[in-house]
Amino acid sequence: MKGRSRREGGFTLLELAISLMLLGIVSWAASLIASSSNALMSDDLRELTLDAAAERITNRLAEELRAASADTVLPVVLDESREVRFQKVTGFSGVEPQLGPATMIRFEPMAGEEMNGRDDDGDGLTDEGRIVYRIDGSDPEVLSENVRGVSFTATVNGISFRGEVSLPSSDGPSSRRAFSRRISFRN
Ligand SMILES: [Ca+2]
Ligand SMILES: [Ca+2]
Repeated sequence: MKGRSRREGGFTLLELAISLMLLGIVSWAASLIASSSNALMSDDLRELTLDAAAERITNRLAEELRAASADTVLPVVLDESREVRFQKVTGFSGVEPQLGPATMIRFEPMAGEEMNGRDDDGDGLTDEGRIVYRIDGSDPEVLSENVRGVSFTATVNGISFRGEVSLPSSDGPSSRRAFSRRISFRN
């Protein structure tokens, strides 16, 4: 009876220990995926990391750009541009869209790296950079590092983007994963 009443009261110590162990395994696996610059990764892990990074950045860019108001997108001629600026539709007042603050997504080369087809900083990646996201009045957020060739192009009712995620390899050329998507504005 004593054991039974303890069970009803919540987790037993054994159950708690198993839960903590599972949590530990999940955290460990997540940290492997999150680390993006380990040159000693196995090939399989590197490929998985590239897949995860490409998917993550694609989904994030798509989510941000879908919310943009078409009328606010700059530059006016958005054609293979490294930078796009816009305001998001945050709601409606009647039929009038309410716009959020000026928002920018930009590809910029890493410090010490120039866009010249060479690996200027000697880290095993050529022309690598990062994607920076900034809302007016807030600190910039780095959406991804180790990317290259990121560009934005206007479509009929949306924006298409593409780029590449790359990781250095200890024994040969860097591994790369292209990403691209074409989104339509939600509003
Ligand atoms: Ca480099
Ligand atoms: Ca370069």
